[in-house]
Amino acid sequence: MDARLEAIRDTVLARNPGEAEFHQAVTEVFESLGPVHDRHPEFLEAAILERLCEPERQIIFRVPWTDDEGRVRINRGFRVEFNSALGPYKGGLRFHPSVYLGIVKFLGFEQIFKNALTGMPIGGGKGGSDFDPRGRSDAEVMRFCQSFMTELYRHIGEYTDVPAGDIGVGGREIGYLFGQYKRITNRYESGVLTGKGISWGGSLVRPEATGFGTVIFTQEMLKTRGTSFDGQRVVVSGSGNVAINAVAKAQSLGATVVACSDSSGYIVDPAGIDVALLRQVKEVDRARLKEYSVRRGGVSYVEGGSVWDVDATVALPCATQNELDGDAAAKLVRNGLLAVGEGANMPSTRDAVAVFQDAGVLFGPGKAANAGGVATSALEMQQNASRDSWSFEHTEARLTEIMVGIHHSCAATADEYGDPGNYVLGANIGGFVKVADAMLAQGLI
Ligand code: NDP
Ligand code: 2IT
Repeated sequence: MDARLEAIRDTVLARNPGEAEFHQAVTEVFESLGPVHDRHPEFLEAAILERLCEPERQIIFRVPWTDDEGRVRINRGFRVEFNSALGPYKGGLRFHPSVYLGIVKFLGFEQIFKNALTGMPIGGGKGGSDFDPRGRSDAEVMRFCQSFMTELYRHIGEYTDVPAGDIGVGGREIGYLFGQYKRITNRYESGVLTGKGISWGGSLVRPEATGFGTVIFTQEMLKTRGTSFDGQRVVVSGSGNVAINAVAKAQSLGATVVACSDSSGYIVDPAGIDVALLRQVKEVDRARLKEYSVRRGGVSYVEGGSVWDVDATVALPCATQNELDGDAAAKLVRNGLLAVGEGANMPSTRDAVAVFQDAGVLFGPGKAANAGGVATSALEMQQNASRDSWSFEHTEARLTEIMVGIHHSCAATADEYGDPGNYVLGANIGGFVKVADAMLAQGLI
């Protein structure tokens, strides 16, 4: 790392103790930014990096609720409003027991650059709670969401901060959150949340957008090697919103997706995953992935273990951070891997990224490859602002255009900085320069 940047990075780490994932995300971005500061000393003079690493506002709050037995439960809620240089804070809410400030800050930090890459007018933020929705009834989830919004509502708004979904937050949760916002404020402010239901302000394609976008980005990478998804053997991790839609899109382009996972284990379906059955099991029945193997013949279920043991030509990690380490990466490379598209945020450890890049594997980092979700959220905001709703075809065409554009700009930036094919460099520099220019223009705030 450039020595000037390393000193700033060390200060950031010391100022934010115990936040390992935030440290990791900051370090990875800083490793790319040396050459930009050679060209733009004004960014150093204006302390752009120091300001970028200090969120504009951080909100931490108590979320009390009662479970179905009438017992009082207390969780912690977060919203980190990281950077508003390009637009209102924008980013998802994550409900998972592992959530703490370091997770929310890593996600919020990544979101700044991701959102800049989309070319849409959105700043970066993230939030969530250590609430565990697993095994909770709809009524419990509703009471939790209502309590969460009873504090959050005063910090968000169409022009201020626009949350959406992430792990553990999907259409059901966004519905309860929106209802409570509307009730408290007496405003039908559609643009305050994205990922809404289609009949009440949501956008077609938003549910599919992250997984579809990841595959579209990966397809663009494959094209640079004269190939495509057609005939590829694909492994996807996770079996949630992003994973399911990545499976669907990859198979629609002619790939065979032979495996996917949840936090308990993975399935191997050599004939290619039956997407309709997977949706039924995960989205309708809210069952564990193991159930898929019970209902479909010819499928093996492996309890525990790593889905990355399954050989693939394309890997799409779509579960969570640091789910793919250096050893798993080395195994995938030995097994003939051609490309990785990160549907999740920071799923590959820094060791894994190094293994992929050293082996010449096409590697699309999350902040570029999974930007289709938030980009389509911005399209939802556009539709809300104009009180309009677009067709599936039109919205999907816009998503495709945005993903192809992100691929192009990452590739062009990597070329410009003398490291062709390095999408990590391209994404980090491309996103950073847009935000840094806007921060310079807006003065010391
Ligand atoms: P979901 O809650 O729909 O699904 C999450 C999936 O990942 C589940 O299969 C879950 O398994 C698995 N998972 C979660 N935590 C772990 C863990 N600690 N270890 C192993 N598996 C785990 O979330 P999404 O699909 O929305 O999100 C997946 C990833 O994509 C996240 O990294 C998210 O930040 C990222 N992302 C999401 C976007 C969106 O629009 N939703 C946009 C851009 C990125 P289990 O059920 O067993 O917990
Ligand atoms: O990580 C992400 O980009 C998301 N969870 C989606 C955020 C959004 O505002 O749609």
